[in-house]
Amino acid sequence: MNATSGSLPFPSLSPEEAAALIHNGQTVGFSGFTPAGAAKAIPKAIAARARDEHNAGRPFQIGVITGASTGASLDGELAMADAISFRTPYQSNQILRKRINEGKTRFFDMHLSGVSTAILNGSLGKVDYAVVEACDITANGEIVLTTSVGVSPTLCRVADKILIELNAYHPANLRGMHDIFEMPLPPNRREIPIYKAADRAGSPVIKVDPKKIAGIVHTQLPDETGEFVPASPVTDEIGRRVADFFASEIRAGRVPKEMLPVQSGVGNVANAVMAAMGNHPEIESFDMYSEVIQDSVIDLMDKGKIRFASGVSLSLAPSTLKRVYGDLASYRDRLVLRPQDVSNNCEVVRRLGILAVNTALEIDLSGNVNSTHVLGKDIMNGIGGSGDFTRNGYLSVFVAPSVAKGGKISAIVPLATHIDHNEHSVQVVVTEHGVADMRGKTPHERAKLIIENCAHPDYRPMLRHYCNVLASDGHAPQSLRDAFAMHRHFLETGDMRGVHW
Ligand code: 0RQ
Repeated sequence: MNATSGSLPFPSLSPEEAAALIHNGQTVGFSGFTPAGAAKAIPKAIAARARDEHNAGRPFQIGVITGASTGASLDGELAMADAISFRTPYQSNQILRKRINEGKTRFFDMHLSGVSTAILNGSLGKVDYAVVEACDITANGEIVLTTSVGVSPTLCRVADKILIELNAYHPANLRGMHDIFEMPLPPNRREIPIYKAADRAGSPVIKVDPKKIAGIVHTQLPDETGEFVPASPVTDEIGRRVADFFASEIRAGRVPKEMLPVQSGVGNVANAVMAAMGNHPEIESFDMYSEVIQDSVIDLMDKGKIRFASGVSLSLAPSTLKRVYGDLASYRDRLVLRPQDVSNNCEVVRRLGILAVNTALEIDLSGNVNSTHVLGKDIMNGIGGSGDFTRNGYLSVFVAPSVAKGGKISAIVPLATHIDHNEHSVQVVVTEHGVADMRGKTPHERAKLIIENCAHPDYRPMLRHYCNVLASDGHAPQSLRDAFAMHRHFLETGDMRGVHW
């Protein structure tokens, strides 16, 4: 018996009734990895409840754990209502980001591959409720997720109680799209039997004790993903250079002609990189072994360029998701959604030999990358899975436009103000101006490559001066006195250009 064919032995609740079960100080784990598959109705009702409680002079905040970022109804509503006591592991909501940077909401950033283990071993504290979006559920406790997996299997395993948002927007025959492979804690952990992107190691459903299901909220709500933003000349150029670089690796025999699986980050640069790889005549076809499956992946599948895509979420514009649902039987054979501790697992990433492409905010002359903190201080989104793939990838590439804020900020700086990915993991840097392949290069050689190939021409003279005059001695280009002069100049004048060393 499933949700579409008959009544279920679980209470049917309104969002408000579900929210009323959750108490101040509890920790709630929500489904969601990007807005895809994120809980919507219940977090919105929890936010309304928090506002009511605050208006009545009572405290109301919950700890919030998710797979990664979520949608406006979750992070946005809860942040606006001041209903979050702590949040982990990754967010991209403007309101929440502001509160975090103002010191009003506690946030700690984690590698996405490590979240399930931290939940399981209890280091994030007790999880009281799991709130999970599903497209189907059976009376014996089989949950079919919607457009993402994230950490939902682990949340369902450890939470005292589970609330389901049964979302009729998604077809129940999504069953078969997910591969739920759960890992116990060490020392009982074994190898993950995934040898190619298309391998399946687990179950199509999350199996839970039906007694843990506290109720079902029926919804019919689309994912709160935006429509696709068209590529710009800068992102197109970055994409073209990344694709050319991989083609040159194939020519050199370092990457096989049938290609290695590709991981690509989120956002417009990532979309442009995928599109350029799809158009490259020397790259015949390839698999994706990634986290976020964006629109460009579906476009390339339709063209036969992408053979198979493994990810954690289908983060598609509503029109693209409709296309997938229109021919689900065919796409289900070419797509799989996994828990993030499997998709991002170092064992699998190393075994498959992933070509990892992620985005930087700033890159320093040694090749260290900052993906998360503006001026070393304010969080943008979080490290996400970029560290998992960068550290273990067969080839680790970072992309960024050479400048931000109309040229006032250089992405290439003497020393990054925060380091997420260090010089030992970052192999290749690509901007719209060129490629710095740093493999086999000393720190000073790397610095020269990054300046001459990747920095914006406006910034090359000052970076050369730093490198050749101020930081020319020692093994690495480092001058403690001058390393942050460009950043200090930006803070003083609003522009990094014209720095006086
Ligand atoms: O801000 O729009 O206000 O101008 O940062 O920059 O160039 O639009 O790039 O959207 O691809 O995001 C690193 C944040 C890039 C993202 C980051 C400003 C810039 C703009 C965004 P405005 P762009 P994107 C797997 C992979 C970490 C996680 C990750 C990210 C805004 O890619 O979060 O890789 N990555 N996950 O103007 C100040 C600088 C700046 C700067 C750019 N140096 N200083 N502001 N900006 N450089 C997916 C998951 O893990 C889920």
